[in-house]
Order: sequence, then structure tokens, then C-alpha cells
Amino acid sequence: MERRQFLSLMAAVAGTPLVARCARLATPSPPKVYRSESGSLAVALTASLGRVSLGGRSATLMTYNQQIPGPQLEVRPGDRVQIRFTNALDQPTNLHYHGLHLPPTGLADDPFRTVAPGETALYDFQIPDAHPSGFFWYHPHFHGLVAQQVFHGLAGTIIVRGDEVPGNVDHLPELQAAQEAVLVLQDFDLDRRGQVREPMPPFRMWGRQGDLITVNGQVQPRFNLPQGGLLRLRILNASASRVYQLQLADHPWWLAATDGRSLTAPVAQESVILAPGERADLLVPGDRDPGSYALLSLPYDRGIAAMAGSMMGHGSMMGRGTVDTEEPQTIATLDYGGTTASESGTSILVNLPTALGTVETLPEPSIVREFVFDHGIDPETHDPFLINGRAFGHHRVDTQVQVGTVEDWVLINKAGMDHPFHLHTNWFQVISRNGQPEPLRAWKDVVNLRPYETVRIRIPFRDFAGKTVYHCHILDHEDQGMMGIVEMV
Ligand SMILES: [Cu+2]
Repeated sequence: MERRQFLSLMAAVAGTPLVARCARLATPSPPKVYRSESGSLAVALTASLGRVSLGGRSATLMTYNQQIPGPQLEVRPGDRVQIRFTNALDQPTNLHYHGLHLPPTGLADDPFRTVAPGETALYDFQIPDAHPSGFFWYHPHFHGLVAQQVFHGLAGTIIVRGDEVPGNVDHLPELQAAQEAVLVLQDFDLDRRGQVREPMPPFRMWGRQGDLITVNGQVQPRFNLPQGGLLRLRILNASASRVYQLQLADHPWWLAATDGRSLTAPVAQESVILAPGERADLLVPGDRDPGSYALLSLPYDRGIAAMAGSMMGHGSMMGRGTVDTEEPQTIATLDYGGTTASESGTSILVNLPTALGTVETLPEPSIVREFVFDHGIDPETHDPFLINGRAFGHHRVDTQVQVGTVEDWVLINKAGMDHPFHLHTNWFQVISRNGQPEPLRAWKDVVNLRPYETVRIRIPFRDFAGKTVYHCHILDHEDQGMMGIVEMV
């Protein structure tokens, strides 16, 4: 690529979003919620391409039921879920239930399934009786088209609300009294006609990213923070590639759950980094001076600047205009006011719970495996993103594990870019990063590997046999090879 083209490309990445400046500040309309009743949830979802309203303008996006984000599904452990899923796109797709502990087989969470254009398919599964409560999501997982489909808007949330069992927190009185807000973060790269731009070749390598950041399909929505009360923010990064570094300006917040699963106690945070696929529950006590507080997206460099520099042989030209020199931007605002604890007649109490759920300590692993994430060329597929020297092969089992055992996986990033690792079906805990023990014991289903970082995770393989996948959640990387198959036997 010529230098001129490259510079304009970089400028396009870094440009202040015009829409964000012009759009009227919208009050968020939460996504439509489908709740299970009497132990069952039956819904129809249709994926289609069409004109929808996005942040006060019109855009041609892929949606579930013509909504950005798609409908929110709320279920309880033990529920039967039946989704009549129609693919009205002109390309194959499917559904993945990210973070749910479901069989990877049958009509449940099979990432190898194809739902052809025009086809209506049934997903039919039971949420396990012992499933923890939490915040999860669904999105397409048809290899080769995942980045394109997610970047066009396909994503929806799933909330599991459980009873009082260890690990669950929904029953805690403080959280019962809290106001809950779900925030789905997506980014878009739209042209003047509201069409999603096809990424230039380098962006397919880096991971496609847009400068229009939306929260629940809106630009800079406002949320109510009850004075004297507690706000429970449940934030999902549903972007294809963008990593968010979030900060609540001049206001404390406390991390209460990672990837939807409760911590043992709230942890005060400065900023929260969410790689694609990651979630965070944050508790915001309304104990500051009434006013408005900005939720900021801070600049974050996931290794693109260095990568671009080495690619172009012009390391020094990457001054202004790279993604890592973006300005902080307000993506939502929290306003004190509205219904307060005092107005509703109850006592004013800022109750931050001191303890949350339990997070079990896992036994020592029976097997330790290494996975090397790097860039190169696969000898067969010629894909450039590799795990242990190989790009994804549809018919190759890369790793076989025994159900009922615990393994440690050592994830070694030998490349200069972030590669957020995601495992389907089973959760894990991070044990160490670069040899340093992880201070927080927490459940995860995505862990970001920083450039040249080694992360050790511990995985209990539970309940379900069958084949599923692990992959980089920069979805362009996944589509271009950075995925492997694990068979649980
Ligand atoms: Cu990656």
C-alpha cells in the first residue's frame, strides 16, 4: 500500500466520530427481553440484513429481529430453551451461546453447525440445573464469516438468574435493590450511505475496527444512577476486534463479576479493560455529589501501531493518526436522579455488598499443555494466524481431553499483537501471567494475551463430551486460522 493511502487509512481510524458530535443525546431504549416462564423459553430469532436506526441515523446492518443489539434472553437454571432460528441472510451463519455451559453437540452449542441462507433451524437445549447465574451472550460462529457478521451488528445478551446457591449473587439484598443496566458495546465503520465498509487488507490482519462506538445501538446514551442507591452495570464487549479500556470519570466503581461470573467480593477499579467477548459487572454506588459522570473509552493499543510500523518499514511515521493515539471519548453518561431510594419511601442506603459469591479453588491439573499463538503461513491453508504452528483445520482434532479432569493450558503469545483467547463450553481460571500468580481468583471464558505474554489457565472439563473450539476472539484472526478443535471424551 502506498504511503498516502496508508495515512488516509490511519486517519480514518483515528478520526473523531462525526456522528457522535452531531447526534442528539438519546435516552436508551433497552433491548427487547424474552424471559422464560414455567421452565421454558421459546423464541423466534431471525438474522437479516436491512436498514435500522443506529445512533440516530440509518444504517444497513445485520440484526437479530431487526434490533441492535438483538433481543435479550433471560433464563433460569433447568429451563428448556427452544430457539427457532431463521437465516434470512444471503450467507451461512449459526448461533453460539458464548459463556453458557452447554453440550457442544446436538441442537445445543455446536460451533460446526451450518444454517444455510433461507433455512429455519431449531436450537433446543436445557440450561443445566447447576448452571451458575451470570451474564452471557449469543453471536454467529460460522468460520470464515464471523468477523463480518459480528461487525455488521449480530449480537445479543443472555442472562441466567439463579437461586441462592454458592457462586450466585442475584439473591443478595443489595443486588436485589440495585438498578441493573445492560450495556452492549459495539463499534461500526459506516460510509455516508450508512453501509458498513469492507475493511482494507491490513485491517483484516489487525482486526476490523470502526470509529463509531455505540452502547445498546445508541450514541452516548444516558443511564440513571440512583442517588443513595446502587447501579449494577453489566457490560459486554460485542465488537469484532476493538478492545475497550473503560473508566467512569471522577466516580468510583467496583468490579463484581468477570465474564458474567461473580467474584468473591467487589474490587475497586480505576479502569476496566474488555477484549472482544469479555464482560464485566460493575457496581456503582450513588454516593457522590449529584451530577453527570462520563463513561469513557480510553485509548488502547493492541499492538497495531508497532505492527503497522514494521509492516510499512516506517516505525517513526506512526505518530498522530494511529489507533493508540485516539482521544478518550464519552460513550455513555450516568446521571444522578430519577427514582431514588428516598422517593420510593425506603431508607437511603448505599449498600455495596461486602461479600459476593464463592469461587472454588481448583485441584492441581493432571495434564499441562502449551499453546503458542503466532503469525506465519499455514503450509496447507496458507492462513496467517496460527496456534502451535497450524491454522484451523475443520477435520483435525488438535487436543483431546478427558471429561472430569482438570488441565492447565499455558498460552504463549509469540506475536506483537493482543490475542484474546476464548474456550467454548467450559470456564477456566487464570493462574499466572508471565509467571506472576494472578491475584484475583475468578472464572473467565476469555483471557487477553498481551504481546509476548504467557498466561497459564486452569480448566475443569465438566459434564459434556464432544468436539468444540478454542480461538482468538479478534474475529478476523479466528476467521484466518487462529482456532483449534478440542475433543472432550
Ligand atoms: Cu488474535
